[in-house]
Amino acid sequence: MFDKVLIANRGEIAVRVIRACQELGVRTVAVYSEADRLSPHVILAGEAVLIGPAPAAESYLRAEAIIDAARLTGAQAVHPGYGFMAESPEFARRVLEADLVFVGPPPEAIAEMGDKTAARSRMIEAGVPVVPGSDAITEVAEGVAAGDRIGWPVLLKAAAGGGGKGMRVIESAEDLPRALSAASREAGQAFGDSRVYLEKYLSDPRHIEIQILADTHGRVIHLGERECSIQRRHQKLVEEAPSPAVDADLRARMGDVAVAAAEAVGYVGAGTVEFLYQNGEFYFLEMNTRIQVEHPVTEFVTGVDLVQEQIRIAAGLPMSVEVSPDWPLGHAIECRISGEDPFSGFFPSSGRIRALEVPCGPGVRWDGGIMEHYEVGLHYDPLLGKLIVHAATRDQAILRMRRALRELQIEGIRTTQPFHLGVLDEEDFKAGDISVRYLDRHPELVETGEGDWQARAAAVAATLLEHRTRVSGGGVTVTAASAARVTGAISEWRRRLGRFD
Ligand code: MV4
Repeated sequence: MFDKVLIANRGEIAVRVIRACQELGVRTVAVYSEADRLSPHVILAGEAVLIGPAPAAESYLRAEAIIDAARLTGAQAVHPGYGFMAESPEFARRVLEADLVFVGPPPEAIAEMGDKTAARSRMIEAGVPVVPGSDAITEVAEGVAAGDRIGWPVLLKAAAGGGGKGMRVIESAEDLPRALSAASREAGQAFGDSRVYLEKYLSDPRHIEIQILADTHGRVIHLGERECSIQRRHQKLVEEAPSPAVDADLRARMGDVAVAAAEAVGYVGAGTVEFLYQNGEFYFLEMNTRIQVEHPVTEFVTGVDLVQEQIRIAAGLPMSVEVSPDWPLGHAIECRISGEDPFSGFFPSSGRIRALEVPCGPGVRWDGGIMEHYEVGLHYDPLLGKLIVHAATRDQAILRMRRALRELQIEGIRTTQPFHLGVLDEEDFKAGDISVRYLDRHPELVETGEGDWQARAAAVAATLLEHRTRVSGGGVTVTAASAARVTGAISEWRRRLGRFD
């Protein structure tokens, strides 16, 4: 095992990796920007190295500064987390060239999966079902021929894209010429690679992904699926395991395909194979060559610590996982809590965290990257933390999540917490009737609407009243300090209510 690992990230995922290292007896090095001097990952790590000013391009994206920090502190490996440089084959290569271990797959596997047309052909070779589509298209005539073959409407995607960036639906052949030139120009600007390709457009799919682990001893396993359909503009909001749409037979088939996909590119480490699922058929979409935000739901339903396994595998050890026929164990749900106002188009919210109360109790996990007094700025991804619950059944997990969300208190900025309470109360969600178009079908969950402010105000007032009754009644002694805090919380809720006036 390593003696010391450097975590090339910030926020909740840096905290998550530090925790895994500590449980493995591995020392940790954090890197941080000037904006993150007072942040949990810096406080929890054994050592911390300042790598630059707040903008990510001058800190968390500076490969050289990060590799220097590893040399300076004697770290033997670099864990990239997700985002930033986690899926940069160049960064992985530079880490290896500095005689450090990259906690992740070989750069060649990252590169191959990063090129969506290369990944598609490699998957077809490996017998993995892909959405009917084309190779890279340059001429309108090629595109029209491909569209006629696969059937309209088609989706135009960037070869270097992924995550939905630069996608365009094309209804028929006559819309192709304009779309093709606009899409390739945009792709060139966004990714420095103007290649685009076509896929048959699936009108209402679910996004279901399979977690895999591969070690350097030739073992490749899958850990079942996550349902990730509830998202907005390609940002996931709620994830769960298992998927309400997947039974044991489908899980086994998707799992085998995901393992074949990983084997086809010589994968090592933790990875995720994404599928679209519609009308009983599933299709490979892309592979994420990193640990993902939503990994904890899989950890809950398998009992496997995916981050510890990543580190073990990177150290050349065999993975320590026993695959179980009892998987998935119960049901897990994750809500992403971000510093955005869900009722104003998810507008980013910044400010100081004035108070933070984290839920606990049976089956509840908080993976957070904030603390009281932390100043949430606008330099980084707005994710503040993730609330994850585990229970025996999906219905019980929903009730548990609702309970935990009510316990969570983040004061000082607006968060997506109230949005999640809305989803958990919504009938289609409760029935498991979801797809990637869920929020299009439920705009009420993200609307400010003049009409509903009274309802929301009434709900908050009821909560406050209940709180007051409990504090003053039942023979409970109220200290001056706690009374002051309650009053503070109430005025904070009032301040928030102000936005509906
Ligand atoms: C699709 C699709 C329908 N048909 N491909 C969006 C993210 C990127 N990874 C691929 N995406 C999609 N690809 C075909 N052929 C619909 C989506 C899609 C989507 C996929 C996963 C999660 C959320 C989504 C939201 C809108 C569209």
